[in-house]
Amino acid sequence: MTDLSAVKAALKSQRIETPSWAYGNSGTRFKVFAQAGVPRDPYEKLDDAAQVQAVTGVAPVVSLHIPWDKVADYAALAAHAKDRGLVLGAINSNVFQDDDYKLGSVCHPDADVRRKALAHLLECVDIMDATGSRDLKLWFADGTNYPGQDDVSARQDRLAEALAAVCERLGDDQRMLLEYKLFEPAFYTTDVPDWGTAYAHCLKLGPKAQVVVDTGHHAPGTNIEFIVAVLLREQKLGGFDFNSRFYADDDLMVGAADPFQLFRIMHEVVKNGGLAAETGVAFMLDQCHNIEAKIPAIVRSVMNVQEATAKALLVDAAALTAAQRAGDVLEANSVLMDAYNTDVRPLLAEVREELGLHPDPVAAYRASGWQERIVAGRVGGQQAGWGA
Ligand code: LRH
Ligand code: MN
Ligand code: MN
Repeated sequence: MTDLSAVKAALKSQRIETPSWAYGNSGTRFKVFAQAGVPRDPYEKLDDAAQVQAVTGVAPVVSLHIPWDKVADYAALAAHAKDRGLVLGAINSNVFQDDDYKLGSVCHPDADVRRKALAHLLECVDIMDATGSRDLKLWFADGTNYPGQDDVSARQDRLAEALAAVCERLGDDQRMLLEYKLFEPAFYTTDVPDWGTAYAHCLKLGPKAQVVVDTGHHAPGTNIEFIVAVLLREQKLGGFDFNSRFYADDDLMVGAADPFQLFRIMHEVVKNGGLAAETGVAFMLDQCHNIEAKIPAIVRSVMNVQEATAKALLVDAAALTAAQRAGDVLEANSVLMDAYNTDVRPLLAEVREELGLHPDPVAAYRASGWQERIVAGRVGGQQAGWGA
């Protein structure tokens, strides 16, 4: 039997981090369809994030991407967030959009380019000091397109050197989250292509270095929940970049393409204690909303994570363990499927009402009049930078 009040308490205390770039115009590399009313600067992105928080109650953290969110005064930006009941989350570095990075950033064969990339990563830590952010999220577009193009192991050495310098610079309460991605933009080798490579680097770097699992960054058919279980067991799961994919790195709304996979991931998180705030697992979204309305899409994504989490919390752990120990394959599977097949929407509506919120966050957003206000009041919305 599952303790419903414990399930509700866990759902109320979960924190889902939304990405600043999802609020701006962004999307595929073929065409970005501009939407009316999108934020013109990072301050307005936070104003929109505050609306997501207002209707969900579980999304008070916002990740920034530098330089997409470059401002003159990061402490002032953090104060703007605080005034709206928000905090600034992961600082995402960007060493992939400068002409100098054609052959890579921290893995580049030229030491001057490597120095420039490292300087940016260290600047991101300075920004973290000003914003009070805990996490530095590193994703590298580094890799090669052709066999023989560069020395694959020398590139690993260069990567290790840069990561060590970044780790050294981090404060006691700061972490480095290393994100992997199978391919793209590099097509032959990628310098951090998988969790094994990320894990090997993080293991050497020590406890401040953790792995990030972006759900869109694997080969089709990869068992992501297994990776999650292994990383949690090794205390190396720093968090998630949640999104959905059908083909490659599609960045669609999390839980849209495969809600069952999201449930299986959350089951491993819940079962292995990763929901507790002390474990530091960050539930971040990394998405773009190119054809759908952005703020309601982000609200829906938050709800999708909550639904998968609720189902995972409803798994009858005692019955599952009993069936597993008895070797009852069918029963074990049906215990899990019972939880997955539960309609958790009424439970989440109750949770929201207990938090003093409207039971239906998308309806609450639509009724708020915010969309009409921003469409009327903001002219010349900002390109997020991604897919430009
Ligand atoms: C790379 C990635 C990484 C970037 C973000 C915009 O594909 O997932 O996290 O910072 O997209
Ligand atoms: Mn990502
Ligand atoms: Mn990605």
